[in-house]
Amino acid sequence: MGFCLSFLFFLASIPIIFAQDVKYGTIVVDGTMTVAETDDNFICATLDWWPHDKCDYNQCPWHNSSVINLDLSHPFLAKAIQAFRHLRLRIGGSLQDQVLYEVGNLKSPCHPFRKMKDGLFGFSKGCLRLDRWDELNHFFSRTGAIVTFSLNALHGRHQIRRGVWGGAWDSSNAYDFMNYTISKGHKIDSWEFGNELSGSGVGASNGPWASAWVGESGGAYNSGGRHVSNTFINSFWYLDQLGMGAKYHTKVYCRQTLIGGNYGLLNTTTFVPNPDYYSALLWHRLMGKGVLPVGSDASPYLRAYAHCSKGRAGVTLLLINLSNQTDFIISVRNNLTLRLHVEKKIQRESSFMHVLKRSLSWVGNEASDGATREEYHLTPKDGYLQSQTMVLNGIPLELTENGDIPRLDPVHNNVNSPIYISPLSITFIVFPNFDAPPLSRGFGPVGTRRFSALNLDHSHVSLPLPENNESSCDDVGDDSDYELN
Ligand SMILES: *[C@@H]1O[C@H](CO)[C@@H](O)[C@H](O)[C@H]1NC(C)=O
Ligand SMILES: *[C@@H]1O[C@H](CO)[C@@H](O)[C@H](O)[C@H]1NC(C)=O
Ligand SMILES: *[C@@H]1O[C@H](CO)[C@@H](O)[C@H](O)[C@H]1NC(C)=O
Ligand SMILES: *[C@@H]1O[C@H](CO)[C@@H](O)[C@H](O)[C@H]1NC(C)=O
Ligand SMILES: *[C@@H]1O[C@H](CO)[C@@H](O)[C@H](O)[C@H]1NC(C)=O
Ligand SMILES: *[C@@H]1O[C@H](CO)[C@@H](O)[C@H](O)[C@H]1NC(C)=O
Ligand SMILES: CC(=O)N[C@H]1CO[C@H](CO)[C@@H](O)[C@@H]1O
Repeated sequence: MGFCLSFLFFLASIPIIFAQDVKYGTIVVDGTMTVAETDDNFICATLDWWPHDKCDYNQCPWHNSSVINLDLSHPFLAKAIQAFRHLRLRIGGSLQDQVLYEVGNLKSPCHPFRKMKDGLFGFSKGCLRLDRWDELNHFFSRTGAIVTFSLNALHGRHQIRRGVWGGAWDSSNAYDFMNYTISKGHKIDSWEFGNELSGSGVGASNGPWASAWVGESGGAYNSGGRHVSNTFINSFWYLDQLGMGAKYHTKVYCRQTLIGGNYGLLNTTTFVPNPDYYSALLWHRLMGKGVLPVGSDASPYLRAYAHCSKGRAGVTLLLINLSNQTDFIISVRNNLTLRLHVEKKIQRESSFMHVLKRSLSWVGNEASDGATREEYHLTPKDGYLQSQTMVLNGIPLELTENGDIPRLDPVHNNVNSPIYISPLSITFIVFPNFDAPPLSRGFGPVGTRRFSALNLDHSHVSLPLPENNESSCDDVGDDSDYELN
């Protein structure tokens, strides 16, 4: 044991050898006001209509992931949705305007989509059978999904030329379909008319949809980029989009797709969660709806977003995209604001050293003197950015033997200790109580070791401590019984 400890201390001191070029920056979060508010369920994912023979660039990445043939009995699928307690699902996509529903006096037979050379998007009209629709609704109800359904808005209209449609919309099929749905007691949260093709002309009228909403965003057109959209590196983009979207008044952000294409949150064939799935889940569990202003002169490579915490008092920070060669060491101050103090440039170490140092920095440190914060550090497996496995606090996120979503446990650190963040990683930090009493100058044991190892001047780290003030995050809303894990 003694040997172990001194070995760890030895490792901790190694970065000194590489240290160079210290520079400081500050991130300030103002807890006294919100700049925007999202819907309670900001995270959303889509189910699409693309059939298995939708192909781009010589690959056909949809398999059986369409609304019509997705395997709803797959245990991973239900568990992945249930982990959110309530996940918003949007059913739609390019083909939605060509969908007919097997209700009322539908005059044509109910066939699924077929390839058709001169069809819109290369496919014929397709039909949703009512028994399938019932089955889908039982699935939604069983998994707690909150569903938005995009109705066909071109039925009865004809194409005059590319992208321009004439004639009146025949709404009878959509109408009968809604009536059927309601009469069966199926709970659809909202109906949407028309996708990007028919524009916003028909328009949604209420719910979060009346306001800004990113309907379909997968990160790459035409089914997503293989080796990118389904790997860790995509989470830099995805979480940054979520952060930006929330800040600029987006109420709900729908990720194309939950499953299907190369950009699914779940792998289309194995149903195993991709890294972005865990990014979405952590956001959903941690980030509340109040968006707080963040000021940063830390580094252009450090993107910072702050929200009120979800279902509890306090503030949660999302920090992403550190440069590929800077280690950030951050300390926290609170004016009712946090001051995150940065940084220390460290020459790139060998990947072996890197892994050791990462595991080391995540050794949890239960504070003996008061409040702790929660930290969720996300990195790719083996440091490989295109890994399909995300690592949380040093532990690869893999389904349990029963196919359950693994626990997403934070490490706890004393709120007074500095935060260590590795290059090219993503971190959620939950400050349990934004109105924490003025912070003392000392650091916790881990922090002390790090800071002395890196030889930082403490006088630059501790800032004057302004008065406490009211936090705009005190109201934790209806979600106060929200449980993690
Ligand atoms: C889709 O599912 C059917 C059975 O329902 C199966 O025969 C077929 O091979 C599957 N296709 C793909 C592309 O997975
Ligand atoms: C709505 O559906 C119910 C049950 O299927 C049916 O009895 C009723 O006539 C329908 N209403 C309209 C206006 O179509
Ligand atoms: C699904 O997972 C398998 C096995 O890891 C992988 O080969 C495949 O590329 C993945 N598919 C997608 C669309 O991510
Ligand atoms: C992340 O940093 C790289 C350079 O290291 C930059 O090209 C990229 O735009 C940054 N991405 C985000 C989301 O900030
Ligand atoms: C960091 O990124 C820059 C620009 O993307 C690249 O030129 C450089 O080689 C990278 N450095 C390391 C150590 O990976
Ligand atoms: C909080 O700060 C504002 C502006 O600085 C001030 O007007 C207000 O009185 C303060 N509230 C409390 C409770 O100190
Ligand atoms: C109460 C208080 O001092 N609030 C300040 C905290 O910091 C932000 C950003 O610098 C200021 O805008 C607030 O006025």
